[in-house]
Amino acid sequence: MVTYDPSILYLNCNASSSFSEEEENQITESISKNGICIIRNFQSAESVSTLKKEAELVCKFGYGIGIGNNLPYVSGQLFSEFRFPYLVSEAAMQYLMDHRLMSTLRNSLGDDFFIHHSLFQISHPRKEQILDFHIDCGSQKALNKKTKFDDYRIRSILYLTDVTSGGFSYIMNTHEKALKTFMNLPDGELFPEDQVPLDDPNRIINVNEKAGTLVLFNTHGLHRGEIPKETRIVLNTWFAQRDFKATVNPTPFNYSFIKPHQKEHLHVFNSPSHYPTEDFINQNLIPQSSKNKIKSMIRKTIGI
Ligand SMILES: O=C(O)CCC(=O)C(=O)O
Ligand SMILES: [Fe+2]
Repeated sequence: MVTYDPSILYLNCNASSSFSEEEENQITESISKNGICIIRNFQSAESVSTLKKEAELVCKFGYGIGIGNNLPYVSGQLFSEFRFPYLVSEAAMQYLMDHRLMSTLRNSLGDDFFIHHSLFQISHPRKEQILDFHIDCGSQKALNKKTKFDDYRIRSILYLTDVTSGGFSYIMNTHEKALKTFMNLPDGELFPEDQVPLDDPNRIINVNEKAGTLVLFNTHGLHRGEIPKETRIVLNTWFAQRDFKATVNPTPFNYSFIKPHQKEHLHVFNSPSHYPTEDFINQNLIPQSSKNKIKSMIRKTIGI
């Protein structure tokens, strides 16, 4: 029999106080049992407002002024995204380095976890479902092609707008079975619709919650984003364990945003050695004209 426990799914917290031991245990237990935990009021209204403003700016204009000196945004009909949140936003860094988030992640991922991907994301209102229930096993497609990775990962979504439609949906406690099903499929095949357990409505949650809410989930659980009727803005960060098998590029960050007492958390920016920065730069992933600029930017940020 499949078990899940909705009673530990939501935590209402006070954005300015530490978690009690009981609260920390609840989050860890919910991630392990349900595959997900939703923490309401994780981020203060002031921080959310700064993050939202910054996200809107960089998703629209990128960051930096001048030709060849601009960190790009990616914009389409469905999304606008900016992939360097920790390089440009002190508020993002303060959210990330908060000991509540760090110790919560440590409880689920172990001591040596790292960020393999992060972005500010704006979802534009739309009319159709673009992606049905699925699990996330891929990594950067440009670096890893279609390869699937079964490594355990936690994704965090911090809501920066009140979400009343188009919230994140998750089917509780599907992370073990769905992973097996998906890994056995040929590369490129979508998760089979008839294997999505839709029979028990209490097992499916739709996270329509206020700005400041933090969603933490095991990426192997079945999930999808619903159709947003209004603009939805989030800060997304993916965390993996050090032995993560996929090839990852470095997550650039701004050292000056880190307070002395937060330096112990800097390991989250250390990409595993199997894709050194220099290799990344020397691949043909980046046009020759941008290579030197990017090299010096990365050197400045990570001090190599
Ligand atoms: O942002 C969301 O609500 C979910 C999107 C999703 O599943 C994905 O990006 O893999
Ligand atoms: Fe996904």
